[in-house]
Amino acid sequence: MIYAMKFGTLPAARRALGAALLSCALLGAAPGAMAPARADLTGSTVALESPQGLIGVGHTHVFRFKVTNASTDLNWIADLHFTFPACCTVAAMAWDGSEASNGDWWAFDQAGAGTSAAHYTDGDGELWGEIPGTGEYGWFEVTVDADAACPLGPAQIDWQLVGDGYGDEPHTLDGSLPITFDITAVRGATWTRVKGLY
Ligand SMILES: [Ca+2]
Ligand SMILES: [Ca+2]
Repeated sequence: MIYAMKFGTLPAARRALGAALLSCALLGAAPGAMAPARADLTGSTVALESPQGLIGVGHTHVFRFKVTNASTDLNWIADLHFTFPACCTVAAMAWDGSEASNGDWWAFDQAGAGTSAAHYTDGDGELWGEIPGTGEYGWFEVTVDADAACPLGPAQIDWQLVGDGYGDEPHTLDGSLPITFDITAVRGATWTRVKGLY
């Protein structure tokens, strides 16, 4: 059965957890005695770890995101989208498996350089996603050029998480992170535009 297929690729501890969840589901355990029988991504989060504060226009920034999967029964995250304001250009992308909670069985492909959107996709060729649920997390870093012409003030980074399709709908979760473009006193910055504001 599909559960066995999914757990068959996992370390023993994870197979045991999955087997326990499956037993509860099959036996119809009393409400409250087990994890909810859902595999959606409800409650998962994307946090912007850095940079904090104002985003200087006309500069390059490395946005570091922590993505946590709250799925209670194994809808693993397989795809992630980060869409920056149109005035931004993705210069480079990375993911940091060394600090992911599930470490060495992490792999993502990445695409989006030269556009304003970064897309990570499950990159190891097996069926299941890369960030398991129940609070496991991973890190993503997107290097972005913020054009000098970015409108100053509030903006946002939109994100979308996509599960591996396992379990119940919905398998996607959307959200946004507020940022603020500003002129910042970064070494080498021109102050011409700053003075023009006053
Ligand atoms: Ca994997
Ligand atoms: Ca995979």
